[in-house]
Amino acid sequence: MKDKQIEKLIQAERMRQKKVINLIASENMVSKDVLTALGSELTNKYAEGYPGKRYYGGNEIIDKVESLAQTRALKLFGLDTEKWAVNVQPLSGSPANLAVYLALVPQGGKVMGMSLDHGGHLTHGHKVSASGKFWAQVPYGISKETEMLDFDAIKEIAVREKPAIIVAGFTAYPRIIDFKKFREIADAVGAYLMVDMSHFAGLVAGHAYPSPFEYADVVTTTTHKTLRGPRGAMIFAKKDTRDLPKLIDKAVFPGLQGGPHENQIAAVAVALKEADSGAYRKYAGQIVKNTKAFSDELMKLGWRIVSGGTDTHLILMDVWLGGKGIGGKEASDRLEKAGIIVNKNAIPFDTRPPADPSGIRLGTAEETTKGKKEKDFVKIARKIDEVLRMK
Ligand code: DSN
Repeated sequence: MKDKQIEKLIQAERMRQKKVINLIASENMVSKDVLTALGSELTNKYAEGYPGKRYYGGNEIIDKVESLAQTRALKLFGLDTEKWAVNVQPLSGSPANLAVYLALVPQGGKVMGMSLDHGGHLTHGHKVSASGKFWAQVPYGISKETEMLDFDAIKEIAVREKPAIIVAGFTAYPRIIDFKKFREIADAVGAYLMVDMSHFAGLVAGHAYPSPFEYADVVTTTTHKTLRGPRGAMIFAKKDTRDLPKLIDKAVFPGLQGGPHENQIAAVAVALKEADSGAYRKYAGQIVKNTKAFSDELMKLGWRIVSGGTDTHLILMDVWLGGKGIGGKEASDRLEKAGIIVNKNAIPFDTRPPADPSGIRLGTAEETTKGKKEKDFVKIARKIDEVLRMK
């Protein structure tokens, strides 16, 4: 590069990523091909509109790129093109979720989503996000006893509040979601069911987590977490009598965004092809095996794991232990000094503030990409234990 300052910073970040043990549950490490597509000349092109219907000329090749990404996305998740369509233009997860509400929920209407402090996402209606400013959040959560989704309570809330849309999905909930139960509740109150599979999309693609497509009207996902693509997002919409794909397309462009980032879309297409392979399915299975081994060892060492375990790529670990342990901020800082990167995270019913909560969130997707197996995660658990118990 001619710009030596930026070149040096990129190199330094590359080295940092290689050196550390990265347990951020929403991160991963992409292939060289994904980086090549992302850094290509496709970034030069404006392409407002959709394949075959663009506002600017010169989009013959861009149309092929975007159509290929769509075809690969539908194929990867085993979707019949007569029944499902996909929009690959959302710049990332938050705009993807906003586009769905813009398309399907009248302003001021109710979005029923998992509350942030029980493991949901800001864009599932939290008041500090646009999703909670233009729409009204009806929060649901988990049971205090089991620390798992409480479907009786969820149904009661839905019947009382009659939301326009129910959102199933998480950023810090380590368990399998029963999509069928969500469908039954949505049907009982006439709501759309949206599944935000951002965290577990790669596990669904790799057959290591149940697919939400049998039950959802709309499925959103980012492309850079377990799916191991570039930063980006997709919205899958069911082709039914309400013509959801058309409503979603209009909400993405011109409703919310301008020109799509076609270099990013090409990189998504590359990642989707990579995920459609036996090697990737093995990877997804290994993620879940690694997380279970990791969680079991941490529990053996005396730590409390929220919900008593995990079915996914993530663990929510109580490090505060009601005052017997240490705060989440100190835990995260100490681990970073020891070369282990995690994020501090609230645990359900947390009594401590978000800036220094009782927990940390641990994910295994990136270290599994680097080739780690169960025995390696047992070692990482022991190292975490040692660092957190240091006086
Ligand atoms: N920042 C992502 C996560 O860590 O889960 C969600 O947006």
